[in-house]
Amino acid sequence: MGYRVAVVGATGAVGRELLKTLAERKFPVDEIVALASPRSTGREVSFGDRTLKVANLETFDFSGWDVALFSPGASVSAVHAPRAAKAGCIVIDNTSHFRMEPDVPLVVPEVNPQALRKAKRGIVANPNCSTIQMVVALKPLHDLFTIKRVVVATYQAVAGAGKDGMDELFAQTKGSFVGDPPKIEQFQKQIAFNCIPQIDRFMDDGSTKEEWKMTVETRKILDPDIAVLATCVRVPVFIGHSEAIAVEFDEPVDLERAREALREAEGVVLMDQHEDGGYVTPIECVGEDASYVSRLRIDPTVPNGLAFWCVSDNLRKGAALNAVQIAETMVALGLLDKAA
Ligand code: 11C
Repeated sequence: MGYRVAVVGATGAVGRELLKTLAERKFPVDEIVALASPRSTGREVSFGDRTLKVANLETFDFSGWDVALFSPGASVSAVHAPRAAKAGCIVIDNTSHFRMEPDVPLVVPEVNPQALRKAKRGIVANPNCSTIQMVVALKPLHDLFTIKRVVVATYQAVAGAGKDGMDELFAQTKGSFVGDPPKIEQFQKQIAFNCIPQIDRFMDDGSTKEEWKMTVETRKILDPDIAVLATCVRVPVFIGHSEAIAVEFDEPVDLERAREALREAEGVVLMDQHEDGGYVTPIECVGEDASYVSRLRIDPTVPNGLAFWCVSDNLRKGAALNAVQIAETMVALGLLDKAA
């Protein structure tokens, strides 16, 4: 049996990746519709070897549709996700709008699939990309030694800011070779040949909203008792977020057991050779599904510490793939069937 599936925000970077991922993974689709704002109505997007004409989200009736994968921007989801859910269509929302609402599950299927049973409002939230890749890697370690505290520094690709962010890095880089002054629109400072320690707006305590998201989302998904300190930095990489993660545990750490658990964990690939180039870099993870862990070592500066490097394709596991995996898990649990 197949499902009637809507993809909302279908013309954006994540929307296109959603369509590609649904087709690649052969999600059981009976009918599919691509939706976007009125200004994109009529544009064409690909779904496998088919071409879909984009329909207008604002006038679309979700009655009779089984599941909608949303990635249109938080303010659009705020209006249209509840409207879709009210019409009986399960919403998997990639924006930040509903993530911290107590009655909306925030799900990474390798970590907390059981939370999907609590989607009473008909909305499931997909976490922030930088959180997803980190919790996939933390989960097997938390199961072994119980995490107390995480300190993470991120190196985030411009794709996190959408197509406009990627275009700005490209234009500034190209411009530097032909003498054009950098045009700064999407980021706070020049991104080409630079690093910017600000992603999203500042909070009252001096952290940024991206850093706050990594803290509160990790606690909601993995364990509310874990303390998280994040420093999020935008770097001139097109796709693929990197993270340097230091973890402090309640119990003594055994490096070999940690390695074994990461090797066996779903969604994690351990690629860790202690030699030149024996680690994964963001350019190598583009188009790949896993959260890659490298540079695993004991942190001798705290009692039970471990440090590692983690990279993942932020458009894929960080967004579209995780959303499609949520839909697949809901199918497996019978939660997309009307009688469920
Ligand atoms: C970035 N992580 O790299 C952000 C993009 O809450 O879904 C995703 C924002 C979000 O800019």
